[in-house]
Amino acid sequence: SETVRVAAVDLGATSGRVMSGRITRDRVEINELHRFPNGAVRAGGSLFWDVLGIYRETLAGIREVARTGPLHGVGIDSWAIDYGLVDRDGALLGSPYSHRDARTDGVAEKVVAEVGAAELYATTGIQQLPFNTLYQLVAARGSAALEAAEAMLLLPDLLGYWLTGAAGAERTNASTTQLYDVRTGEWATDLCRRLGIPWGILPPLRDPGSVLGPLLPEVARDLGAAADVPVVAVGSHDTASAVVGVPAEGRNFGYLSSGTWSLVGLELDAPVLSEAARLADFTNEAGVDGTVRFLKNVTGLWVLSESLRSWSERRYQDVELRSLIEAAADFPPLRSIVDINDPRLLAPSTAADPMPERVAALAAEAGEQVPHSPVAIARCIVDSLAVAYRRHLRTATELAGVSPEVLHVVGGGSQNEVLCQLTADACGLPVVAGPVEAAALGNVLVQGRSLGADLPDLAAMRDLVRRSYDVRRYQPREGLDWAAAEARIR
Ligand code: ADP
Ligand code: LRH
Repeated sequence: SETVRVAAVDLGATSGRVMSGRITRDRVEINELHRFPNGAVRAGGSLFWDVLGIYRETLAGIREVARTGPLHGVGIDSWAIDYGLVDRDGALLGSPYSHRDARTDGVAEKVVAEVGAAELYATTGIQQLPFNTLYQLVAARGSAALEAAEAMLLLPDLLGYWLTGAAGAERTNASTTQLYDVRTGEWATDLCRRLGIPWGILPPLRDPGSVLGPLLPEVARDLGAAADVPVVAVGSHDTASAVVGVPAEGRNFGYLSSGTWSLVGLELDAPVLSEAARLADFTNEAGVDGTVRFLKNVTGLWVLSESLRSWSERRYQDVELRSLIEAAADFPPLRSIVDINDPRLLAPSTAADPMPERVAALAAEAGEQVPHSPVAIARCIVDSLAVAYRRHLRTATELAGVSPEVLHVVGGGSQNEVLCQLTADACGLPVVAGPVEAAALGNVLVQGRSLGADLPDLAAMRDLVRRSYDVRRYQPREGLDWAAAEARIR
């Protein structure tokens, strides 16, 4: 059958990338044509995303895809939860806040006191991250921007709006907001009413795979693209697209989407809304094709990348990711274990409150050996991540009543060989690492299906990934007492 060639925009918290993606009868392949750094900007005491800069780079990337061959579609996925507000003229009301901004401090506790944790979970099935969109909107109550807002658009939907003029909310990403009713698949308007959130700003929901519309004529001209190129709503939550792109055989697998955040969990057919799941604080996010992503957020390689940023700002000339990882591999294991999900690790590193010192302080507080050197800190981070994956994957399997036989690791962190091996060891499962750009692949595959490729279900998509990409396998090793290591964190 004919080749489909699309632009896949995958926006991560630390970098954005634009790929050309090609689907033929027996292969899917992506080619990275544009990559740019991303990060929140502190201005006027708050933490924002430079969304216009992100849009400019997105356009530059799509233009490059259009310049180098046919362009049949465009799809955008990004990190979840964050949004822009637009007014009745369609104008953006200020820069979108980063979920790491401090304005939501203490808000979740107030909402829980008002609504009750059990009811919140029964409706939304979402874990209590302090910065969920729900809490961001509660923090914004009474603000001029919220009062003037006509629509709340999650970031991929905002960029899609600029490309096509069509406003909406793609379902996989909408489900992460804690404003979405996981039982009915509609916005949780009653919850919004009770909390004084203007629910009229929640735009119509759209399914992954649906078409937003063609590029606006002036956008198409600017991109050097044909006027009728459709923008496709993919799994616009990057994690949803990453799970599509996992090269799994069958359904009996766990996944770890390892980037700035680590998302560890299972793909299920229905949400798990039990009291035990709520107490374990597991999330039920909507996946592509009606699946449920039952998972846990782990603070992830953010802790390492912010430590690196801190060291480089303080001019430790010798600290570079690759060599640090290699040195950490030879460093004595399991010396210091910290609770990597401690909320004190969420905010960006600053000169006054540097990330490495926060890690050391957590170790001291827990009575662990205190890591000082960059290599000791890095080892503490990878050991602590592996312990967290072990705990949460086991909890997920207990809560869902399944037992995966393999753990698929995708995302930038799948290139971290030490961490992949420790993950296999800690979880006692074979790890299959790669592809690195699973989110972009998932994006391409869902677009491809909408544009006519013969990909009836997720199994067919994953089959294509498996046939097109090499993976690396890690067998679990014996020798370290991971159960004892896990018992050292609360
Ligand atoms: P995001 O999409 O959230 O921006 P990525 O999936 O790009 O994140 O993953 C970024 C992380 O991947 C980095 O913080 C780093 O720890 C890890 N990483 C990237 N490249 C490599 C590499 N070559 N070796 C080991 N780890 C890597
Ligand atoms: C990963 C991710 C994750 C969300 C977080 C805000 O990039 O989308 O799934 O919880 O960003």
